[in-house]
Amino acid sequence: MRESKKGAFITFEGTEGAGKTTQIERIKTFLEASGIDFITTREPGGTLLGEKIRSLLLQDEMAQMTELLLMFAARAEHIAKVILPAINSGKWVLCDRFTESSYAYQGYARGISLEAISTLESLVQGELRPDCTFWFDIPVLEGMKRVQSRGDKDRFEAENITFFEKVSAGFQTLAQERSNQFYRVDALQSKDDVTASILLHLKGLINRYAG
Ligand code: Z5A
Repeated sequence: MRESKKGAFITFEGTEGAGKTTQIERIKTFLEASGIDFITTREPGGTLLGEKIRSLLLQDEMAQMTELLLMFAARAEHIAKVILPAINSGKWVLCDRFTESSYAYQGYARGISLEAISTLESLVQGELRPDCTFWFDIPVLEGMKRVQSRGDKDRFEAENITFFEKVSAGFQTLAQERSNQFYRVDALQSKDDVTASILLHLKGLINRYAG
């Protein structure tokens, strides 16, 4: 049981174009009105060094293991400098992607062993795990359609549909394995319906962590 003075750690996961960023913006308004002290952040990134690593990850060619280790290097910095200080001071942390993306992208899609990722998860995070992961479940093609008008594609966006189907199946498996942590959101719904679905669950979290 966690101490009530600590903030909750909420993450948002899904394939591209699922609507995470859109909904995090909307949730901010609700949390402000509810008197919850919070920060929003993202991975890879969230710190000065992490954002530099993000640029490398999105643009530069690299070996798969390098990609995984850079994700966790950025995460180590993020946890030490941003996430833990916020949680320990009672703030909620809303994070756009976290380690579950490493399992889905580097593990299930690239094929790096899940055991290796699990070892890094323990090493870098200790006991830190998200209190809740909102999983934006959307057919891969629908998400891709939403973002197809964007300009130059980054290294991940340039992957093919088979890759993203593996990512999506990875999230599906993780949602089953971490069923106490994952909350599935039907991301095909309208923006307003997605927001309503998230807020319903968020109200329960507020009662649990801030009540
Ligand atoms: N990555 C990794 O491999 N391993 C890791 O450990 C981590 C990350 C942490 C970072 O990408 C990349 O890093 C990511 C995985 C990898 N690559 N991919 N793909 P990112 O954070 O820059 O990319 P993203 O998370 O995929 O962002 P995104 O494509 O923008 O998706 P989104 O944030 O979920 O969607 P959005 O920006 O809110 O919405 C996209 C569009 O859809 C926009 O025009 C909205 O207005 C529209 N939208 C949103 N919701 C709806 C609904 N409900 N209906 C209709 N239209 C909607």
